[in-house]
Amino acid sequence: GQVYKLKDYKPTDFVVERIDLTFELDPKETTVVSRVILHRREGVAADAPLVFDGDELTLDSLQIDGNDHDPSLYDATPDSLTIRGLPESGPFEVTVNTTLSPATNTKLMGLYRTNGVYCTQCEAEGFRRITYFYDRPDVLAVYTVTIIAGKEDAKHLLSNGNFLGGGNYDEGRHFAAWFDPHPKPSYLFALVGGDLGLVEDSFTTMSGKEVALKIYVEHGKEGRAGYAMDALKRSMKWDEEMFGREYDLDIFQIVAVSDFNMGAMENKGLNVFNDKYVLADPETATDADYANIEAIIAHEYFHNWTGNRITCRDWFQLCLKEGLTVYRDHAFSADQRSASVKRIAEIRLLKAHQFPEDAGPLAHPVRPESYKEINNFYTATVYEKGSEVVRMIRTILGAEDFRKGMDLYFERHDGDAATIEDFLACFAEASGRDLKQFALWYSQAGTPSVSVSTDWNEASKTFKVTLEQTLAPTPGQSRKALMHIPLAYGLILPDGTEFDGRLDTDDAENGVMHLTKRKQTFSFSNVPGRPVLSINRGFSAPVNIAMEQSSADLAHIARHDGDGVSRWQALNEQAMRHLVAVSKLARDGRTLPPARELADILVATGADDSLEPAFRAQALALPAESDIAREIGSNIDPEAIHTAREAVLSEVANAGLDVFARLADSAPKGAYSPDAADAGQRALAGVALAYASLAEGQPARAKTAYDSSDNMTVMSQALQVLVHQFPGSSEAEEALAGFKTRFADDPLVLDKWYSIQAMTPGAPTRERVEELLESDDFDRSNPNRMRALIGAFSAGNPTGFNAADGAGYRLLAAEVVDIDKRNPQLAARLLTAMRSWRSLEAGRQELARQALVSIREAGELSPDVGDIVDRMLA
Ligand code: HT7
Ligand code: ZN
Repeated sequence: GQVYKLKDYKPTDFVVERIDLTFELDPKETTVVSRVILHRREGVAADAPLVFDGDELTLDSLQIDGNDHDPSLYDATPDSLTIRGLPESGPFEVTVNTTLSPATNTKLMGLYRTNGVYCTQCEAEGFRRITYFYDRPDVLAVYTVTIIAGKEDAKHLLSNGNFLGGGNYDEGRHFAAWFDPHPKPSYLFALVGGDLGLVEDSFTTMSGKEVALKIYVEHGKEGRAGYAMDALKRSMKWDEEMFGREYDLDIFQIVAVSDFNMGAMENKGLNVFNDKYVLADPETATDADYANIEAIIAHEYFHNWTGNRITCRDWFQLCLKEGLTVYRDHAFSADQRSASVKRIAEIRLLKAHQFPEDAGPLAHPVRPESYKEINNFYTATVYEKGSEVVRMIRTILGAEDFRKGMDLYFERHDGDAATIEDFLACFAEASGRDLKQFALWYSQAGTPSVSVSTDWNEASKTFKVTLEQTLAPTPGQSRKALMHIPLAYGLILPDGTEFDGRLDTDDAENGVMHLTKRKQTFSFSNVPGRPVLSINRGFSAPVNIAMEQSSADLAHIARHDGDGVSRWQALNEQAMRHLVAVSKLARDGRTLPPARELADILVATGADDSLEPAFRAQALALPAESDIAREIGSNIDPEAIHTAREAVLSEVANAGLDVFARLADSAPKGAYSPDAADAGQRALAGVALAYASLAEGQPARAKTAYDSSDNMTVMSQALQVLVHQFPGSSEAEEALAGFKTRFADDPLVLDKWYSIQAMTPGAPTRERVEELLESDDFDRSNPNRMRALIGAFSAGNPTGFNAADGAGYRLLAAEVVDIDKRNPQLAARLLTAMRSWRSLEAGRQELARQALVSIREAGELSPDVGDIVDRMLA
């Protein structure tokens, strides 16, 4: 396949001015007429042909300025349309006629049918599956769209922009026309046709304009769209207040569909969502679901400015819109909820998903320099690390200059298809800083390591901190340049207060050390007593810190640091150290030492009612098995890690049974509210229920919690305890059967039923997963269902998936090959669960390799799966 390179960027030969699309919707024979007005770009040769992109298309006919074009002057293949004999100058109109079959489009890219609804997904390259066009983000055009469909078949006919008009068309059919005045790239085009339930509201913008808000859902689910609507209004207000960004159309629409490859899509004025991220009520959605809905509604809305008004020049710049928009949705959620608890969750997620990606065969820069399949670059690196890079810009510039830089970016690039260089130039200009070295964060892959050593001189009362950076080679980048790493810090004095003296050197400011050289020493004088260094506070830089710090010092930070995130970091570090040490002993079959000190700190933190419940829940949640594996790094034995972690869990549980028994019953009583305070209490009660059940060694407590639960958060917490801690018990089986019957008609809730089972630790789970896959009511075509079962098993069950006989790997390989025939994007994404296979111990590594080779040799693979498997085996 072709390799696309950042350095090869070249604008198109023709400039598109407008596009008018007419769709006649039919499940198997939708016709599309596309009229495009273009002109030859200045300086382009008079005989240069117009080359449009296509993907699995057939051309019905082609007209230029209304006349059938001479067939000898064009060539149409499924993936391109080349037209010659076009005017040398002045605008002309190209009319392209194609016919599509949405009902048989299983890739869920382009125009497809889901649950009887016509819907489109065009990012990144789906528009070329609808009509031949310049399907690239730097071609911006004004769109007019007319949709014709049977009134019964598709009552609602929606597209981007403002509603122009509609009415009867012919016998039994009607039409609707939409006009979007904002020039946009084709990936933001959207169309929806279907008979849907509608929830309406409105928002008055800061300049007094009224915007109609509409959320379309499956009939009967209208009652579950209220939280999404509320989140949308809060997002609109927040973007006005925090970034001065106002909405720019008469209407903002969201459609929830049940078959979707990702979370949601920010099409201009017509967002399409995976219904998992719209629908919620207390009976069917957990607190985590509510938080995700809030974050994703905000994310897609914020794209209106960061992505839509200012888009990307090419797909290499994907982080320009995604990293920045994730940064914005994080800031929003932090404002709506507890900022420190939100940050802890972000750090956990980054380390769980992005750090392993950066340390393995799929590592790539935040702005990649080449790709074979762009769909494989919607990654944790582009999104989450991309957001961290924006966060570092804010840390370096400070809040005021960061906002100035953002204002300049919006002002200067509104209407542009921009680059990372454009973005950085705004911050450099607004702050007067040189960001050249900082820009390496966009081009160098891998997680930097910073080793930290300290030196306390009692006699002179001076404290020195020496930092040294390294960055290991990653695929295609053997040599790395030195990075600019902003490390927030604090010095905690023996009495628990913070040292407020300044650094002697001037390469630090506002509590941040700027590490720009290989090795730097920062010194503090007049420090009253030996301080404890709290470094990379709030995770100011996405790096690994290597520091010899005694557990007494970590405990000192955990007790006294004024910053909640730092306190959690210290606790987590302490837990991680112990878990790593114990896992290594378990691997060698040695006796495991007690975890008394750790258990005492965790129990004390859990019991401390002066702390936020959500924080206590985070503190009590030990690093996951996959986190411990990442920390160990090589020669991983997932069984040993599991054994070690279980031993520590038991010790904590036994040490704090009284506390956990009290907390397990502390979920708020009365009417359910998804707000952060109540959710935090439920999170704490849920962790406590798991510990208490572990200490008691019997399922009665969880079964009572399950039977008396009146919301999905508590119910699913209790079900998980029953199934994971007491697999096969009558209590677990009874609860599973009851859950399945009760939610039989609710796919999103059933997904939880599948995931909980798939994540049951231990090798026997693989057989259970196979049984579930083969059951009659299992829908292999639904991405949410496949992620719930196969995704949860392979990415969320280390001992089940990595069973020593390799059966887990073979199961995933077989499913990936099968799914690939229908939905390559989904198959490729599921396969990334194997990205850390080289860190496994030799036996499992070999079995994993064989499974990957079996995929490669399975016959015709999609470019999506082919690319992932090749890079993983390289
Ligand atoms: N910009 C969107 C990313 C996306 C996508 C969404 C649905 C299906 C396929 C997709 N490919 C890329 C989602 C976002 O980041 O907001
Ligand atoms: Zn996005």
